[in-house]
Amino acid sequence: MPAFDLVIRNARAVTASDIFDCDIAVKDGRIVQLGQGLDGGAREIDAAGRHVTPGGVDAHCHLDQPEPPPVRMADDFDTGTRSAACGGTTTVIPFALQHKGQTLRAAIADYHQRAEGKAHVDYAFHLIVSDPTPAVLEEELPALIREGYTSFKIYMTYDSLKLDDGQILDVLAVAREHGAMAMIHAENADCIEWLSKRLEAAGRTAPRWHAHARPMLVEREATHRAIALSELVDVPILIVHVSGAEAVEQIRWARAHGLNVFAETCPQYLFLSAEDLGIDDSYEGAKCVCSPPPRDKRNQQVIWNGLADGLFTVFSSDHAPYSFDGSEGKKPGGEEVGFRHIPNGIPGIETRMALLWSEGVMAGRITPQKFVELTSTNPAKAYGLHPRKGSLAVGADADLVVWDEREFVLSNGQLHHNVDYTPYEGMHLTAWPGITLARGEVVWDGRDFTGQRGAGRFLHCGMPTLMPRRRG
Ligand code: DUC
Ligand code: ZN
Ligand code: ZN
Repeated sequence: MPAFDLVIRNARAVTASDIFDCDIAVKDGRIVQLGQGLDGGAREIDAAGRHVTPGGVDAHCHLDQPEPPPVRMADDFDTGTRSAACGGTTTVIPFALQHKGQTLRAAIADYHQRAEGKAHVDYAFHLIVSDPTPAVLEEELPALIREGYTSFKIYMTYDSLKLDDGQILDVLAVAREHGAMAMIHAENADCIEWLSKRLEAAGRTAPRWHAHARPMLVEREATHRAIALSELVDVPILIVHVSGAEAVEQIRWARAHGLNVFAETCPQYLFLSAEDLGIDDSYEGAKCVCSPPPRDKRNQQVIWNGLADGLFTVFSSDHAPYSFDGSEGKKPGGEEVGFRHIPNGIPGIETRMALLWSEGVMAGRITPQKFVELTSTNPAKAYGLHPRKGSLAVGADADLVVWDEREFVLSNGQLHHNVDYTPYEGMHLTAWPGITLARGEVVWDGRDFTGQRGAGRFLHCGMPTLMPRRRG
């Protein structure tokens, strides 16, 4: 009888701090030994000296999030987590969105129903708090934090979701009292509205005007305000999808002043620019409409610098899947609509890891350890899943990626999401996951998806461990 269920031989194991050569033994879905010349496993994989990293934790993705008809997200928990697995991500944290007037419990019950029996990899939920009533603030949120929903997103824009400053302070105060992590979408709603109206009045409605309606300054102002609000409450925050220099400057300032301000960025701010929204009035640009919008090459470099020097804590996809053709996605009802009505978001749950390994690690911009920190270890810590997730260590779940370093040209046909395009079509990449293991099971073998619908389990999150726990 073999000692282990699985042994991965000759791995070049990468953690957030180290690289070392070892065999990895797995039993009952967990890593049970790391060492040289380990006993046999029922199954053996020869990594042949290839890098082996923890599976990705995608801490910002949208799956099956309800939309006003006719718009519908292209990926549900089946196709979205299949796509994640094939791209090396083994844990996802999508959002359970509270509609105004809805209880948080109702929102969560709805998302459990959407995920259960469908997910191929493990998942947790962030809450989106859009209606912070006294009952939500005093009863629901504290109870849900205790039950394992320990993070929530606050929007400063989008009419149906945004909170005013007083409401943000109220929600941050709950985060402080109960130790939860508040994520903030920082864009100034009134500035966007004012600019959008002027653009529309001038007949400027093509997709490319989306970027003009949300210039860097609206993100800078909201980032500054979010930092000030968190300073007032004295609570850590995590600013999501940071797009460029002016927001980065605000975050650097906050950190230099000793504030616990964490930041996330996403592939679109490294690899896309406002030009991808169109240099003329073509509707193709709708494929890259997301918020905040992609900026320019100079800002891309600032984001790279922030990844390398520790300004950014987390690298997520912000996968928000809308098909380009058809009537439910970027062309609602089959129509080419004005920039204001184009569903915001791009697909990227499958490409996140390979883009950063190729252009980050292989291109020499970041170390393999930094890659692991950004894509796996830190998101697991930020949202209370570490060390079970985000860790290549004895006792951790055997969520692993064996990397293939090879050159190829990316095309949407290779991907497993349910979206009819990728914004990264034609990009030359130098790496892709050769094998993905989720709790010791091969879910992607380099050619085919081999996971099982419903094998993904819901994860109750603990408290964030990015910073020491406040006492008293
Ligand atoms: N912006 C968001 O805030 N969420 C989903 C996608 C997007 O573009
Ligand atoms: Zn957002
Ligand atoms: Zn998002």
